Amino acid sequence: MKEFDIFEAEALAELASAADTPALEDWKARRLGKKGPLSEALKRLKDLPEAERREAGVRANALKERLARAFEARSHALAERAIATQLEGEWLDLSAPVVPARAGHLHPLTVVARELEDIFIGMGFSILDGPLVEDDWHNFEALNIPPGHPARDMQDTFFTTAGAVLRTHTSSVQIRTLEKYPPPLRGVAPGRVFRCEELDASHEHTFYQIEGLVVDRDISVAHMLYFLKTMLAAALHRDVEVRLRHSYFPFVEPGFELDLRCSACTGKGCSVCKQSGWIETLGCGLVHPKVFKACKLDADEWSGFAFGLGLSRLVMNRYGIDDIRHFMSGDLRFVRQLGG
Ligand code: FA5
Repeated sequence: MKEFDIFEAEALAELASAADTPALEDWKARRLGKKGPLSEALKRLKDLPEAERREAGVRANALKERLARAFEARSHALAERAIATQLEGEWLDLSAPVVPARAGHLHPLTVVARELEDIFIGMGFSILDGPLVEDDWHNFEALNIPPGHPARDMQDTFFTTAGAVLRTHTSSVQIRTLEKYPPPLRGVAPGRVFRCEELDASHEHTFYQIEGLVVDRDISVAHMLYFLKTMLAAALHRDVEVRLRHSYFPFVEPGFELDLRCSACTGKGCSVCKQSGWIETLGCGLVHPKVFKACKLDADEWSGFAFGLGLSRLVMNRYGIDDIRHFMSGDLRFVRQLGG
């Protein structure tokens, strides 16, 4: 009987210090399990004399029941505590200040390029493409700029060691298009171009152009002007002030340069427009007969216009950006300012 008392005291003390489910299960197996001392004691009751057996049996069963109840109570208490701890951890402070998530957005060059593509698609144009690393034929020769021609110096060129050219303008796509698709055709080719230039607020070594090409019968400068004005007004979301100057490009005749009123200074003169109030925005003209011939097309049958727009400069004009070098600077403050 005394052993029962000691066993109970020890078992209860041990139960009180069991702090988790594995400890509880272990306690149950040792104290109440079939091979535990209590079960063994119950098995041995039959060996006791009749008078003692009854009392010992009653006490042992009562003890077993008390320990089972204590086990249930302890299990319950531990489960409650686990839930309380979990709830404590999951507590949400609805009054805490919110740190807003910063959503990404398209780069302004992508935004304007896509808008321009949509404008042209709406006017029946296809979107054209060509390689950034070009051969001499597509970047120069087929565009009526043969080797040794002084016009090669108009664009300072990066050459690869293998003699290939980093395209200096998207006009190379004109040749690839005329070689591949039979006219009549209308297409625009947005893309990156490279020039080994002195850098300043409006000159980068890597910038973006959009080339346009329309070939059909009886195309005139009037058609060209209509398309260019429609495009610029739609791209800049405002009425545009432009000026057209005669200019020389070997692959068009006649050739022009179109300037936009500078939006950084509204024409007063600043570093972007080199104090002139105008931004040189695109070159254009009627496709030169020699270009048609280089692409094995009949120059008497076909006529067309082409233009090469400085997309980076157009984006500057639209957003009032004062230095083209911001585009390649990798400065996130610049990109974020123009987002949304
Ligand atoms: C050309 O690249 C001709 N291929 C354009 C052309 C196409 C003329 C079809 C006729 C017919 P130009 O070198 O002027 O031309 O460049 C065209 C435009 O690119 C310029 O008006 C200007 O807006 C932009 N541009 C030229 N150089 C730079 C530069 N370093 N940085 C940023 N933009 C430039």
